[in-house]
Amino acid sequence: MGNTLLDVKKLANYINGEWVEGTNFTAVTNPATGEEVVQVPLSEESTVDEAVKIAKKAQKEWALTPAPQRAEVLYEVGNIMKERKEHLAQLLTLENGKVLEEARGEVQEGIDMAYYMAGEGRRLFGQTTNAELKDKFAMSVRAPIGVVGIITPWNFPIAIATWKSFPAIVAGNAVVWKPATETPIMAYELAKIYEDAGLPKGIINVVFGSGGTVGDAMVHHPDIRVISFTGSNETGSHIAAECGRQLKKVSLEMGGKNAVIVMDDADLDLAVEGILWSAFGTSGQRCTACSRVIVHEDVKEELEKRLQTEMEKLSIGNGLHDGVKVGPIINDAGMEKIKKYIGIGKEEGAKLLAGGHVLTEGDLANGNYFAPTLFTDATSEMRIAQEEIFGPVVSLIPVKSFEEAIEVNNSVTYGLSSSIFTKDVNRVFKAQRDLDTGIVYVNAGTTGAEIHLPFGGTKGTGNGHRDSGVQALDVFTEWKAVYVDYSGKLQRAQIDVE
Ligand code: UN1
Repeated sequence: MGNTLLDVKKLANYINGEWVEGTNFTAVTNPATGEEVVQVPLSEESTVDEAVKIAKKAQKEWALTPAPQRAEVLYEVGNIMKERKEHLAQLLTLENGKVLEEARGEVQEGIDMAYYMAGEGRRLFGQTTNAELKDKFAMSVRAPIGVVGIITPWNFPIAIATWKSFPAIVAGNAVVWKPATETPIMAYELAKIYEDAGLPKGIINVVFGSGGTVGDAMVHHPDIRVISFTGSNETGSHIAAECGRQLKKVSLEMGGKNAVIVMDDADLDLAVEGILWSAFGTSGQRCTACSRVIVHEDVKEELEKRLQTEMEKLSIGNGLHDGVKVGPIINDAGMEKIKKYIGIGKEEGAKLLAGGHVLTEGDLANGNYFAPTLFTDATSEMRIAQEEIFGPVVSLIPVKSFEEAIEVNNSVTYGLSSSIFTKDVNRVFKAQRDLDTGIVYVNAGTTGAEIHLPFGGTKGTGNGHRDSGVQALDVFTEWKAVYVDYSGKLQRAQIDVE
């Protein structure tokens, strides 16, 4: 396969609308085959400095460009993404491994985001209110912040970049972006799309490299006023601590330990479909992936049986091949982590019903493939039921009641997504109220958030901010209170009130 889909062998940073060559490189490999796809630069701190300097200058004029005009660029970005959808999806599968159908879905998520955020160019609503004093006007407006830093993960390399860069840009900011080194091609392609759409030079700048060098340089840079990060809990806490010291605004999205609850009255066929899709789609490598099934004891055996039967039918392999439903794991570190948790689950006494091993038959030996895995008789205290595994591993936890199901769901330190399968309308409304997660699904799995709703979660998942939805604008704007006194005299608030 190689990189026939790609027009370069080595990627370059994108600064001030120019492709700036790097000096040190690392290889990006296709997780499905182990073949090298492209070389990506490992940049130095000085490249971040250069990008920030350019962005700072460019942002001043961009902020003065009327928002509806800024939005025109995003409409064009959406149009170009639509034209290139198939090409982008194939490249995405090549670098990330997700199956082509899901890659197409991810590109679509970016297209949706482009048109949605372009619409914000004609809204970006502020608020007017009444002043305390006569002949005085009061309003709150959104103001751009300046240069913003975005740090994006490998598991949704284009969608998450659109969730962050589109609202930042429509709101009048300039962006310095560090994409994950595992998946730089989507960043290269998106930078080209921005350029072809007519985004002025310097508004988006891509700096490839490691978190330890490029990421840290961004976090430390005094002219980067916001950091928006999606990735691991460990990196997120490090970023939060650094930003805290500098009083820098930071938005974090850091994964989950998402559960599907299956009640005794659930449509079991539907529940099985929902579990399979959200646990094994993307090989479980989504922040929203289902990795726990909290099942009512009366339907536990039946659910186990049906899950096992359906799991046997999942076809695993290269995501570019027809009919494949489960692709590879991103890299060796990902594989090691999954293997470690299989060992932990067994030691903890959970019962392994399916999978639990690496797949090496035939062509699979060249890539990173892990068999979809099902544990049962897990308890909420076990590490496999508490910690994020980021792979195709799901643990069944039996419960006796609806109340216990809610309690078990909420017993983890994460709070991204949850789901319940039930036909009881009272349980539906109680569940949406009591499930302590940022996203709740009823009669659907835990994945599949839509871009016009807020994306993020409670507790260890984040720090109160949201990606996508209109709420994303709160990350990339400051609220400014504006008072206009047209009385012609000095009116003192709180004092000259009759
Ligand atoms: C992620 O895994 O970080 O809701 C993003 C979903 C997708 C986005 C996942 N729309 O599963």
